[in-house]
Amino acid sequence: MEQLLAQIEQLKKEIAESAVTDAPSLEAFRIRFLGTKGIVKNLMGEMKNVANEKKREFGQIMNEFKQFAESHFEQWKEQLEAGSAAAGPSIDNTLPGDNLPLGSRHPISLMRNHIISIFQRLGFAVAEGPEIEDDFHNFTALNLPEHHPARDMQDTFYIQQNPDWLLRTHTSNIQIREMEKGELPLRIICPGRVYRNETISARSHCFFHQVEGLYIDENVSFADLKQTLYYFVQEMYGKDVKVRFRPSYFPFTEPSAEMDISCQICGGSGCAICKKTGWLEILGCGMVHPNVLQNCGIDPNKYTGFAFGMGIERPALLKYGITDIRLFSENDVRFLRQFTAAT
Ligand code: 2U9
Repeated sequence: MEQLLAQIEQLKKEIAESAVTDAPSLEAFRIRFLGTKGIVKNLMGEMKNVANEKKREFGQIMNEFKQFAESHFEQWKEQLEAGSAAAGPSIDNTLPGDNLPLGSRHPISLMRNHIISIFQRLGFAVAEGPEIEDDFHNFTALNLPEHHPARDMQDTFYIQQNPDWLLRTHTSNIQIREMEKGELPLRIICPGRVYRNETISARSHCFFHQVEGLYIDENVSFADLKQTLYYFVQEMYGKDVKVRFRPSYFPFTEPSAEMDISCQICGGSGCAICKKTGWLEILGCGMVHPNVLQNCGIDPNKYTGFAFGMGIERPALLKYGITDIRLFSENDVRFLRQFTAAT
């Protein structure tokens, strides 16, 4: 009996000093002390070896010990349940995740990024500028003085008159602003939205998007222009593409040209898209006019440069087989959803 009491005291001490902080330890405690083959049951079994006059006392001590073990078990169980409730419901990591609605790039952005990436490989840096511009940076600096007839072709929207603030008609204002900084050589590609005061139809809109380019350094020649643009169209349309340059006129370049590529629809044999000519006009270009260099404080006797400009809408229409330019700006998700590329 004395030995049994000492053992029970020792076990009570062990229980009082233990800390059960997780479900597996709690279950281990239950099995060890309160299970069908546990310590409490075993000690109860010792009753038969206890002297008759001591049985009553031993029974009381065993009941106390059993309650002691059970109350600790209940207390730890409650603590664990409260802890897991505070941590929120348990998570099933094997369930499939929620579908997040992902957007896609706008076709104009896809086309713009593609064009930019090709010129970046040739060392052109991207430059940007304001859409609301003054008369000098949009017209005068580009050799388009007031009353010049070429201004009629680029009628725009005026925010304010005298002094004039207007929506830019091309991204050339960016090049003017970059040239004014006076850091040469300059090799930039200038994407952006531009505006024209035109009637809206399936083929034209009062705003569209351009990418223009400019390269100024000593000894830049028309041969550099041709080779750069030839590289561009080969990267864009494939190595088999043919090009031709037709003489043209722009006030800001001299000489000026327009570049055609062999029709990508019929391969050059003539179809409705190329109006049976076999050629598609894709960009305008030329050597920067000496007046433009001078207007930006660059010495035209020391530096020369070439420039080019292209619209983004037209090649995007062609690439994706779209027939109405207005779809680009309606923001109808049924249209936009069809362009899934991520770049
Ligand atoms: C500076 C000097 C020269 C940019 C150029 C064109 C020719 C051209 C049109 C293509 C289709 C505009 O979008 S479009 O309607 N652009 O034909 N653009 S040369 O010349 C510059 C630009 C900046 C300082």
